[in-house]
Amino acid sequence: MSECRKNLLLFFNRPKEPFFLQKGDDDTIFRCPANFYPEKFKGCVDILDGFGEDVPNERPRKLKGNKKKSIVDVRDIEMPNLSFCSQLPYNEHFSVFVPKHRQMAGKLIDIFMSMPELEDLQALCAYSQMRINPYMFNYCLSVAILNRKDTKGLDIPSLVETFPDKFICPQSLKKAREVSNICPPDKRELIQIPQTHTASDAEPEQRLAYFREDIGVNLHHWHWHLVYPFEGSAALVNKDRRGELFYYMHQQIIARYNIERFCNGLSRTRPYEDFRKPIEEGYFPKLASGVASRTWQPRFAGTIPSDINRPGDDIQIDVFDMEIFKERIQQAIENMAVRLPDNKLMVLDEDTGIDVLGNLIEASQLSPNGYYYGSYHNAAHLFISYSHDPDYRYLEHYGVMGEPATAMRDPVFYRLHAHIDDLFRSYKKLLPPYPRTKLEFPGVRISHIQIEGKEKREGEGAVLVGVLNTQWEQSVVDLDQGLDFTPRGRTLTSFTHLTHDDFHYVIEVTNSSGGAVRGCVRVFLAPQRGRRGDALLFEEQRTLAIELDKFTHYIPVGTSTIRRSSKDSSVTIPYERTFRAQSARTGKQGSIEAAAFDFCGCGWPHHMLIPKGTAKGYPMVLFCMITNWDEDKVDQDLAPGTCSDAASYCGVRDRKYPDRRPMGFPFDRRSRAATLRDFLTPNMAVSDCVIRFKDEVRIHGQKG
Ligand code: CUO
Repeated sequence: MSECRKNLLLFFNRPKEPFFLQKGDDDTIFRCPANFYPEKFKGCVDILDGFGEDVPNERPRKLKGNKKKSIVDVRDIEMPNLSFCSQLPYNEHFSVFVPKHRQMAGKLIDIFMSMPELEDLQALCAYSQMRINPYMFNYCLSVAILNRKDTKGLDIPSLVETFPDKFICPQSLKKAREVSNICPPDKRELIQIPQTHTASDAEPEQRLAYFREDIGVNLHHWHWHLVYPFEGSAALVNKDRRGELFYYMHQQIIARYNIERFCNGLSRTRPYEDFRKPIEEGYFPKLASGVASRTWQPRFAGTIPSDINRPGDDIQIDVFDMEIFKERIQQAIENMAVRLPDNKLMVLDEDTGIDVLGNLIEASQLSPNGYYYGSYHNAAHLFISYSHDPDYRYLEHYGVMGEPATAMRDPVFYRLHAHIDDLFRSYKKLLPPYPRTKLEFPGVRISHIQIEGKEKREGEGAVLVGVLNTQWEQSVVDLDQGLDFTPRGRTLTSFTHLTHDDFHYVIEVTNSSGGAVRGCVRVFLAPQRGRRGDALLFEEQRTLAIELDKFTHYIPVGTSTIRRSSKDSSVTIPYERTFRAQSARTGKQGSIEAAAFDFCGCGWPHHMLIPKGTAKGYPMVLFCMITNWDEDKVDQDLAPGTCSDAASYCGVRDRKYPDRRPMGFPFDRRSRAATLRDFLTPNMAVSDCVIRFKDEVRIHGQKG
């Protein structure tokens, strides 16, 4: 693989340190034409004398194994006009939810994408790195790397490593800076990040902080929006079923969140849909931006959003506008047809209606009529995130709801998305229930399913049936890449998150169809009861079903048993991809070996696959269904390294969504069944199980 490809990743390293300081483990220095160096550094650096061993401002450090610094000669190219980027100052926040920001980002991504060769892209990065807002630079380069053909297999570092300030409290980051300034890497103490620090127990919503503020959960959401930008060139935005995936991925987040709420004695999150009403929940993020050098503003309980008028950000939206847009969306759903710019109607059909609605409500540039329906969901994020300073009188930027990397921390995120989900659900309710012929798989019958784990308390090897064990775990992340202007070397921080013991699904299936078949196995988990212990009717239970896995399996004639490990889930990415530093990757980048590790970072974090449960054991029901893969499959090649292992929530890079059925099938539509058991056809089965939570902390990697 060319060095140039690899060097692109160095622009994620210490994002605020200039390109002419050492980057990465090899202390790479970019030697550039004189005009690349920003004016303000010209007096500090001997640029015309050639870089290398005598860079005056270089901070000496010993390289492992007496390695030599690598000097990269950067190509001199004619620079495109980047003056539009100066509309966003260097030390400001950047968000794709802000129209002005995303228009700038769209242009910049196009420029990154249009660089003919990697050497040109490298030159552009070197030239622009200190001239463009670091958050926007990082976002645009990430999107370009994910989408350029010549950067395939090159995976971007996790945002928590590059910009830890978006995930970790300033006190912990201050400590990290202190230890890295004072101690050599091998003497640096492990910095403990407090688990819950945003509110006291007096605030009931704090019971869910472990979910909302989980680093992996927020990384997933950031990465999803990176993979599915809503503005840019057609090739970047127009991905297979992206509108439907917007609906489904967020629907699953809300279902997961509601189950977590039940486990913590809270009721379902209430949709926030009337922007004239106060938001009862406050949120005090306790984060500080390393780039903007200021804290993220809190939102006090009872805040009422108001008309936004921020000329500097080019944002002017009234609550009334939002009401009009909502009404038009509801009208479109009721009529099952969308009004196009030429006033003709576009029918929302059974196959593509949800995809059209997803793009229209979000809204992406694929919306069939953005002028008429607005950018409802994106604008709703802005309404809430600017509610503390809607007219910029206090010169404050948006709150955490303003960015995909931070939005999920705030309880109101779930209330807003519960409302968005209600809009989608009102459309799905108008679709006819699936007839049995669409649900059955003739000749295939599931006779039994169960969850099997290991009972640790009774000694290794004892099988535990129907119990999912959860507890806390402590993991470590290296902040070296993101601690700009401090001495280099590992700076480890440890944080605590929910996790579960590994388990297997065991599915006994009989095939009497007369020949072997390939089945698509769909596995969901749903609560049995509501918060007050009342048995859930199917209509409610189906909206709370969370997908755990979907895989294909060869089913021979006769009776056979399928065993599937929880670790192979199609909704999650492994722990290592969520947290492990790129420097720990094995194999050469681009090789098959490395592909197995590659940070295809979109995917629900594996440690959050199973909800928390309760000490007594929270009752759930496991659901399994086998459908005919010949009817479901999409003909395409899924070679290793195509980032397909979290396909259920993220799709597959550069491919179609790998399942023809509607996302969330078979629970995406209403049914005449009163209970889940009434809904079952022979190719489905359920079994009761419990989630048992142990309030103890184990260290990641140690056997629990
Ligand atoms: Cu992912 Cu509202 O879309 O946050």
